[in-house]
Amino acid sequence: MTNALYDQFFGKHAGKETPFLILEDGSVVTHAEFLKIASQLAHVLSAIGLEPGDRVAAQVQKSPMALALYGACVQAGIVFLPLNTAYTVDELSYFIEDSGAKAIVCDGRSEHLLAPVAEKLAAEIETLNADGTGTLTDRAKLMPTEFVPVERTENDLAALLYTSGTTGRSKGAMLTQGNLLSNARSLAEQWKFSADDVLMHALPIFHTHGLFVATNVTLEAGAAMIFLSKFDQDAVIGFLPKATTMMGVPTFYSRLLQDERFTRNLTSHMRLFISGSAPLLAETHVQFEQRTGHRILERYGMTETSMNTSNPYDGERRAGTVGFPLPGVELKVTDPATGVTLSQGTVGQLEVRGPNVFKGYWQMPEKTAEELREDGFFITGDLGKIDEDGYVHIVGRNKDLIISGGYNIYPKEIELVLDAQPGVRESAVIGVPHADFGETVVGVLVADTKTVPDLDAILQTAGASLARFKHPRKLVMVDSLPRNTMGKVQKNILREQYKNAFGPA
Ligand code: MCA
Ligand code: AMP
Repeated sequence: MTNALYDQFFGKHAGKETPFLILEDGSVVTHAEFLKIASQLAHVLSAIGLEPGDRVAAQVQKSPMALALYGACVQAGIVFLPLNTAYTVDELSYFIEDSGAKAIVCDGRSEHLLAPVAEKLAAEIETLNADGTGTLTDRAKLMPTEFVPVERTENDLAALLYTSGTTGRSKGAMLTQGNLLSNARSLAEQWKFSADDVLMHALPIFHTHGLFVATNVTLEAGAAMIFLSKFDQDAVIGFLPKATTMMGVPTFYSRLLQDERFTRNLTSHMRLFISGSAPLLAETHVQFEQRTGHRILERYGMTETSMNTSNPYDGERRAGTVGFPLPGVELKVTDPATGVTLSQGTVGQLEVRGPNVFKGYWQMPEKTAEELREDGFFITGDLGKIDEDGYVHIVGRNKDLIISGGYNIYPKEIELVLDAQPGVRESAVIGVPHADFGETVVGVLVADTKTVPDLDAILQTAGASLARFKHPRKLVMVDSLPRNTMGKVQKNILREQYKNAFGPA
């Protein structure tokens, strides 16, 4: 039987009584205990009739059980589909239906909301609450603690992660066992993770960063994680003396820098701080070094590709860059219009190829063909260049995307909601600089001639269908939107106009 992902991340830890998860209440889940829980959950997935290749959609709070569900899917050959806990029922329904999930795992409080979706798909629904209780746990407790892993090849799907589309519907990125394995192995080696490491884990576990980068690297190394339910500054500072490494989005580091308890002394024992998911301001990098003596290691990735580049562990970690392509990952800068490779130092679109690159978008062959070339290069939509020393710089995006506190927000999705509101003729949604979140959302509205829009009512209605982190933090009215000769809204002009909406940029 082969199931390389199971063998590498889970099976090899059988019987290992060293800590894997260190929880906020001080309790510990060992590697061996974690594997047993995951095995029990794998039995539940089989018992409810799931077959290898079926999808399990999970919208659950971060907990050891929630993480073990990922492990269970790996063992049972099930495709894991984690969902942001902030998603509304409208948002969830699309992901669940599009994936054709055979089972839904949700918090007990949302069971009644998701029951109609489950019914429509004839999917099983199980509950898992933040404290680890729920029907899933009740069933798991009755199951054996060993599970014979299902055979899987490296080309088989391990996970489906949805990324929003710039123009249309969200797309499910199909990640294979091989994608996850190769990336975690490479990162653990690059960043020198060992069984002695203790990672500060304050990220959510429904995205690549917290789930695959942080967790898989820890599993690969047989290390431990301080598993906080969310980024809580007091908890991070309180537990930091027990950690050796930390991974975070730039907001984590800018928030820590504002806290006077975050000192050189507090961090002197730390081995490594890693940042990603959004640009780390060179200013934050510099301030961090001045305060702590540590140079943050910045890396660059995407849901579709996991990690592509990383600053070096031993060499110079250059502020404002994302370092070098990881071993086995090819990265080139091309002309967005022709696809021709540009010379070193010239800005163009970044394309990547390697074992990390996903298999395509779930049931969207046309979208896949648009972004994933036949020769295996994936068009990232990021704009960048490679400098004379080989460091990759990301200078912008060739896609209409806002990244707020590490979460991706696609303006089109919000514009569709705003356009449908009474009194609104049209809208443009832009990202503007924000000290805490890096960027935040501003909605620019043009009123209908007949009715004057009620901005408060618009925000309230938008809130019913869009996750809170996507909500415009400001709505402004204008007479008309700036357009180019082709009629396209010139968002660069709007971004310039509102760049100081939340304080000087
Ligand atoms: C929470 N809120 C947000 C965000 N998070 N609004 C905008 N952007 C956000 N990121 C809302 C809350 O609902 C709340 O709304 C209000 O903002 C303030 O909440 P606050 O308590 O300050 O926020 P928080 O709970 O502390 O969360 C901020 C956070 C969190 C810690 C930065 O967003 C976070 O953990 N982000 C990490 C995201 C991540 O892991 N991304 C990786 C994607 P109200 O109070 O009004 O109700 S994977 C990826 O990008 C690729 C692959 C990669 O390279 O890694
Ligand atoms: P996601 O769709 O959530 O996987 O987000 C991926 C996007 O996040 C990339 O295409 C980049 O635009 C952005 N990103 C990730 N890491 C970095 C970084 N270190 N610097 C700048 N942008 C980043």
